[in-house]
Amino acid sequence: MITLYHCVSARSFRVLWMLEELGVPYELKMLPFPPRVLQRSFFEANPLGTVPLMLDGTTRMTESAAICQYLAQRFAPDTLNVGPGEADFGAYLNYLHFGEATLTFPQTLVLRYARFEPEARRSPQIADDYTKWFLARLRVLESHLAAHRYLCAGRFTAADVSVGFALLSAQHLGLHTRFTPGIAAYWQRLNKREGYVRAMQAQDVAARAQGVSPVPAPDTTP
Ligand SMILES: N[C@@H](CCC(=O)N[C@@H](CS)C(=O)NCC(=O)O)C(=O)O
Repeated sequence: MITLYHCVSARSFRVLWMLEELGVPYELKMLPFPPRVLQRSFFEANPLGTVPLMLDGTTRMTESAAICQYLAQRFAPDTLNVGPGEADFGAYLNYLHFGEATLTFPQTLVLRYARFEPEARRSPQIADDYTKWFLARLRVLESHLAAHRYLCAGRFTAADVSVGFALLSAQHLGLHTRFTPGIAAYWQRLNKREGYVRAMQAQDVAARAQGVSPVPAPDTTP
């Protein structure tokens, strides 16, 4: 069975959301955020100290977008995945990785320099610069999403999970109020999906059952 190490609403939520969309059985191991400080034994499982960590037999993965790609190809090759024989194969891979590398990276800097660093090391300038960076890069999706329900292939895919997580993270930062209309409507479509709602519930239930705070990681002060 697949094992997922997860902190509430951290990047590992991408993987949890995928698992719920797929209906694949999994074991969810909740960690307090950040595990590097609050659960140092996790370094034995993942020397990076980061989530996600996903174990599937002898397969061990720590990159959320790559895990989404792996799960889609393995368990839903014709639905959540986009195959090399489809016209949108390249667009799919590009959006899948755009969600992490281009949209989530700048938000990490905003979180760090607006919230996580001790007061003396915070930097409103860095937070402001990377907020603008994020919103400018997000805006490139507006015209496409105003005309299409999903990012590519005319259906919901793992690329939507990857970008959707970046929108969830933006919501935690209060940036959703600055989404353009097409993106705001897309975000509403995504967060009403049954798979998304089930993933939200699953992390809450598991956190409480395992004695971990159910407060989302982006709202936590380490
Ligand atoms: N590129 C990796 C980044 C993983 C990552 O940095 N995860 C964050 C949670 S959102 C983490 O575990 N942070 C804890 C720390 O840095 O100590 C991915 O997409 O999975």
